[in-house]
Amino acid sequence: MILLLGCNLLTEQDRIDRLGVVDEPEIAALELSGQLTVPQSRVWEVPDSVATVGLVHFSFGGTEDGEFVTIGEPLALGEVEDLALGASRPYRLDVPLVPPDEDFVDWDGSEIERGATYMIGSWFDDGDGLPGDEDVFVGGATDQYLIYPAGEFSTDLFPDGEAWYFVTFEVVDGRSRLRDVYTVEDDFLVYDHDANMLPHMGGAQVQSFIVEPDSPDDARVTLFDSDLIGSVWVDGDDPPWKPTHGEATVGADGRATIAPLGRPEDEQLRTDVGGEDTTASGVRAVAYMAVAYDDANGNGLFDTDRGALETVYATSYTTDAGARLLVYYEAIGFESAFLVPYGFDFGWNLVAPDDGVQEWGNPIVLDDQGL
Ligand SMILES: [Ca+2]
Ligand SMILES: [Ca+2]
Repeated sequence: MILLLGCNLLTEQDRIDRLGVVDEPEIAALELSGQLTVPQSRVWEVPDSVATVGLVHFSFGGTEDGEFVTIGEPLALGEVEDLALGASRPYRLDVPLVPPDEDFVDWDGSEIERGATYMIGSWFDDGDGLPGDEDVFVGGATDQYLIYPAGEFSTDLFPDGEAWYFVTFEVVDGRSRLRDVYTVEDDFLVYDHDANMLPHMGGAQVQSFIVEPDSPDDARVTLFDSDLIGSVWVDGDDPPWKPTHGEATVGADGRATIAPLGRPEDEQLRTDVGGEDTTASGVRAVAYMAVAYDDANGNGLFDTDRGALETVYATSYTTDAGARLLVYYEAIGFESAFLVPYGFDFGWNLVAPDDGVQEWGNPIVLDDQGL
């Protein structure tokens, strides 16, 4: 800064006289600008109307256990203000002309030896300026990202040499493949993204259940943490968290409706779900089965005192009607944004354990098969 101030004391003619040249104005950074759009289908329970926007460093790696993504520190940070459901809001960031050395990762691919890669992402920050598991994640664009190639690389793919490029991807038959590579134009870059990491409610906002066979009078329906069935309570201890979500009474027509489903309580969302650790995927979750039960003590709740359940008549976790789980996913890291192009979504999902994510729409059938 002192050096720059010193230069400013010279007139332009002084500079020409002394140096014999007229410098082009120096470009210190690329200007990256874009829009963050909050789709109407997203739930809007957020802590603020101002989100942090960052160009987030990431790298791909692989082990015997499969591919994984490592999220680094943002290369550039900014803000997007006045967020609202259904609205698009602008942001802009200054991106260094060349990434720092520590962001380059050795790749073993044939088309590129080394590279630095970044995605645009937004989140409500807890004050440390970094995306982390205490933040509320808003959106991340992982079907396109910025790359700066280095070392040996294909000039067919990257014709301008070491420079910023945009790469876009598409998923075909469950596999991601490169679609296009664009040279970043001069000193300006547009990179939009959606609030695709906020919860999506879909058909789960109002969820109906059909209980088969005929249920007794005043039977109730609730969602029950499927990880707890037949395991945690062997020793008779109650779990440290409330294992149910939502309650409804079954009517004479055998139907019950829970509305709205709402967000599960914090302690229900965990990183050990279905026997898997979801930390590396950047997500926490809870998987519920729906149960119809006899509310024997008439308190309107599925009582689980000291491991003894009230009698269950029917569940959604059966084989005859097609097993169904209601799974709620929440982001704890941008790793999870890389699942979105494959059809993954945050918030409520209807999952068939054997067939993956299902369309919402029809009531979920509970039957007594397998009980
Ligand atoms: Ca943070
Ligand atoms: Ca009860």
